[in-house]
Amino acid sequence: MSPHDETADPLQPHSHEPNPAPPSNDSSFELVGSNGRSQTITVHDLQQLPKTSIGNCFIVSTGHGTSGPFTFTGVTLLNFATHFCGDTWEELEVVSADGFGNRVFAHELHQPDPAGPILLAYEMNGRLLTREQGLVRMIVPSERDDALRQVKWVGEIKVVRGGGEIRP
Ligand SMILES: Nc1nc2c(c(=O)[nH]1)N[C@H]1C(S)=C(S)[C@@H](COP(=O)(O)O)O[C@H]1N2
Ligand SMILES: [Mo]
Repeated sequence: MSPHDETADPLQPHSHEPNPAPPSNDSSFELVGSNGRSQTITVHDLQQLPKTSIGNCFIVSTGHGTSGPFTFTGVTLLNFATHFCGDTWEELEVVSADGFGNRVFAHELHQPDPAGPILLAYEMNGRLLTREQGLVRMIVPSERDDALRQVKWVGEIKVVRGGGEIRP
């Protein structure tokens, strides 16, 4: 895909120089429902949801080679989205304030890869992730393509297709 292609979707995996520095110190993020209403989600909120750990995760970095294996812990994106948005949403955008992000489709969450389900991670190897390490970080265990889905510093999760209203 050419960098000059104006139709290119910036949220589809594309080659990218990793940003080493968080865009802010605030680890909370906005959840935006299909009705445009939003809600601020904190790490504490995520810790109230069922906790899932996935071992043998690698970050295959363009900038500094492969790191891992890590055990990431957090809430599955499926549990998170079902809790806040119900089960009729079809597509989410997960983006950081630095502009890096990804689309996630409901069918990916309902048929998880054998490597493990997509997580909103707040711990790595049993310790709270630091903000520098990506708190809150989306982990896609099946992804080995230059970490192009391992979104650090999630800043907004938006329902862009299907149901998924945020209640007032
Ligand atoms: N928010 C954000 N997340 C990001 C990136 C980025 O620039 N911004 N870069 C991605 C890329 S290309 C890589 S290689 C990894 C690097 O992750 P690491 O710093 O934990 O090794 O983060 C991924 N997640
Ligand atoms: Mo990368």
